[in-house]
Amino acid sequence: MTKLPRRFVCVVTDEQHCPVELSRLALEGGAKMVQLRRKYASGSELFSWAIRIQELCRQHEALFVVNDRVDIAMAMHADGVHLGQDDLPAAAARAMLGPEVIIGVSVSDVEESKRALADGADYLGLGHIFPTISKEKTNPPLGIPMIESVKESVGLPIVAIGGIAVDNAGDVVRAGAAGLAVISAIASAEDPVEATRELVRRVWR
Ligand code: TZP
Ligand code: MG
Repeated sequence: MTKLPRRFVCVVTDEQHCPVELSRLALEGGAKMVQLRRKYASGSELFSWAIRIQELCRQHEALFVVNDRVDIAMAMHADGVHLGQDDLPAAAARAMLGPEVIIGVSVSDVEESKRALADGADYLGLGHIFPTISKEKTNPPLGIPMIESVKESVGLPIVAIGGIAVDNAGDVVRAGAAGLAVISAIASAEDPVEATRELVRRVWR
């Protein structure tokens, strides 16, 4: 399998900014994974962004992951795909993509995490950890203790998501997360490069 960094910041593209530009800034700040996530974009739009983002990721030795769309990930030879509970099951994606491609699965508890492991996932996207403005949520935030519970029960790298920012990043990593997946703390920052740099510092501190 393509290797995940031991610790890393993953920028997830938002709905407002140009995903290529956002990726460029976050990579300059030290993000080691970009997840292309645009819920309302067409396949052709996603594909043309993906080509440019993948090139930027190569230049920065960062991983390029596509949200939801196994077809785009395959067409691009992307490093990975990120799947939610309502997307194609990880086991089916694995059968299509082969052993090398990274598969991340969104989970919100230990049971989903165990299932993701059994299905062949390579990392768990655990969230939302804190309140978030970037995604409609009806369930309450999981909080830090869920990171510890999943870490204890399932031996897959945890990429925490949801409301992660400089002031809570250290706690998230200390609780056991390998990665921090971030939208607004980078995309809505006045200086996205510096915001990413600061998150990267917290990941390693
Ligand atoms: N999945 C769970 S929370 C979330 C996604 C895509 C949004 C994270 O955005 P932010 O702005 O970093 O809270
Ligand atoms: Mg999805």
